[in-house]
Amino acid sequence: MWGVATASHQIEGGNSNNWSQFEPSSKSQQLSGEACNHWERRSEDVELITNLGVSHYRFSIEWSRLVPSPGEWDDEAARWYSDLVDELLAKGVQPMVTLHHFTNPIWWEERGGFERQENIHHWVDFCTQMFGLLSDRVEWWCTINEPAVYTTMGYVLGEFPPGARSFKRARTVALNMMRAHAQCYRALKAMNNGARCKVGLVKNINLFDPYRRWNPVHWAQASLLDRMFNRCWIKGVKTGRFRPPSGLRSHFIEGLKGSSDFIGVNYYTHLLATPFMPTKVEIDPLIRPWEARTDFRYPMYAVGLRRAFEMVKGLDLPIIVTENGVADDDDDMRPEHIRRHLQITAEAIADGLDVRGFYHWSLMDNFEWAEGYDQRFGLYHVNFATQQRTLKDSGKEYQAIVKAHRTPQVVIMAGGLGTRLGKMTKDVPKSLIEVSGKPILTHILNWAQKQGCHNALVLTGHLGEAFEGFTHQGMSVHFHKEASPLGTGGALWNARDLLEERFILLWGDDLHPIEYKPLLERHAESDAPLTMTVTQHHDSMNLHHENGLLQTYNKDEASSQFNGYEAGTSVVEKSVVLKNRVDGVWSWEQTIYPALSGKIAVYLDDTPFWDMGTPERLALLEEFLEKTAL
Ligand code: IFM
Repeated sequence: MWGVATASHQIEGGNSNNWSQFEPSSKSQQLSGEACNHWERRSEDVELITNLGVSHYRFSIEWSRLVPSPGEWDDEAARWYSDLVDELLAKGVQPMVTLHHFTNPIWWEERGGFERQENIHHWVDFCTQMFGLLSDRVEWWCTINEPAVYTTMGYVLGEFPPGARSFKRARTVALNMMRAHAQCYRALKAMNNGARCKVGLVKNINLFDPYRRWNPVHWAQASLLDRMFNRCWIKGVKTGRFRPPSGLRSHFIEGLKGSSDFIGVNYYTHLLATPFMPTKVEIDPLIRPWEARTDFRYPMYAVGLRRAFEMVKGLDLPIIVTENGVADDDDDMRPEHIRRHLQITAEAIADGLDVRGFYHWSLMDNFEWAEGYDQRFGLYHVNFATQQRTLKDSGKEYQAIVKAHRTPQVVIMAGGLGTRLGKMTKDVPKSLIEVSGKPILTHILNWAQKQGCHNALVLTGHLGEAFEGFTHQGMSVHFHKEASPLGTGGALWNARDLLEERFILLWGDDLHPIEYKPLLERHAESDAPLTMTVTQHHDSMNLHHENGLLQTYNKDEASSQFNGYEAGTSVVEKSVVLKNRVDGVWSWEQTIYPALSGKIAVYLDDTPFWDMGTPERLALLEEFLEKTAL
């Protein structure tokens, strides 16, 4: 997942909650007020997200809007979030929802918020209502964002509402947040779509290191803070027993053990520990002499992200970087910050850590809690007087990296008719024939989506009308039609303006459930203009490959030299299409494969592919789909 993240109160504007109440007495005394006026500018902001090319967007739902007073439910607000989800999906962006991101309705805060265990069910009710409304379209759900930050800032450092400074109260809040997370997780998983959706906790990992490496007191302090801020929470999810920070004993929490399908990691920095650390955020933290301070005064420390991954690794869960970013007003540190943290993430993945995604914090400059508008974290600059958004250089950098690395577009050749399918169809494109209750095209798109693709271009030949009304949940699907049949090559040339620089070419009548990642890796390392998947297990052969390269291809005449069969999923550089500048009818396989023989990389994979050109083969595919949950 390549993503960007925001939170409701920081961008929406016009909220009335515990934070808006607290703001006049906060450190900066700045009011969130209109914030980014996102509530009024939703569609414009969805465009900003789309423009970055990201595949995922993490946002939070403002509980105080949905339940402004006890027992009330604001349908209009619910619809607003539902429409946001639809707008994102229509653009091929997958939503990730956070159910609690620091803010509470005033009525709930007045009843004691997380200080009272009997309040938890109100929040869980809200969560289940939202899940009921959105889980048919939203797969990724975060229960609570950064419970340790909420607890520490609100109840120890006094910088977040309610501005308390009490370890005792902090302990109670921490315990109840863990209970709330566990209850929420169990409630959502028991609902319709619960098994399919992924629900997880988002943990801010703040690393603590000894200020003087030779000083045992500093080591002890760092270790204590690490346990209080990080490890007790992670251990809680792992074991089901939670010892709240500064607590003397651990508590068993019903449903806590294993209560996450993924672990969200928010990572920003490390702090250097001495017994005399600043307890107020406005005092500069200690840093190493070679480190660069961010605007927030804590240092940029990218390798810490790897340490954060190692810390949560023991949970044996997929890891998602649900936030990483930097406060940097003049945007001169952010490009480097992005590069370093992505480098660390890439290395971790290469070393086998199960990191599934990276969400940059934040999409745009916004209301940074106690700091007000003074800390700018956005990829887009926001002029808060005019609400104008401008992509920063760092935003351009992220955009370029995402573009170069996200799973490419799939291009599906869907123009062929089912002429050999007998009475079933003569004028229906094969890709629209139903197998196991859905058009084969839907199965193909579902698989591509599972492999991380979010954009599909479907080349409908001259049969475009037949596809009218076809939609897909979660993929942005674009149909392209020809005036008259152009053949496979002609169709690609005809759609050249819609092709991404690199795309995955699929055949609309083949279901080929292979893993795209190793195929894309093979393509990247081969440096070939085209990488073709080849199976060596097929009843006939149509090509000869040697040393990883395609040497000969002939789909009409077999040869005893042949040792493979084109299985149907290729990675193609757009330049291949552009070089063969021929208008009219031509065949992709018969033109490009011979022209590039000796240069096409071969990726060997024997996963069966299911073509359904004849009634017999269609029946086999039906049987396969009945048996296999793709
Ligand atoms: O802005 C915050 C966000 O709300 C939670 N994580 C840290 C960010 C930057 O401080």
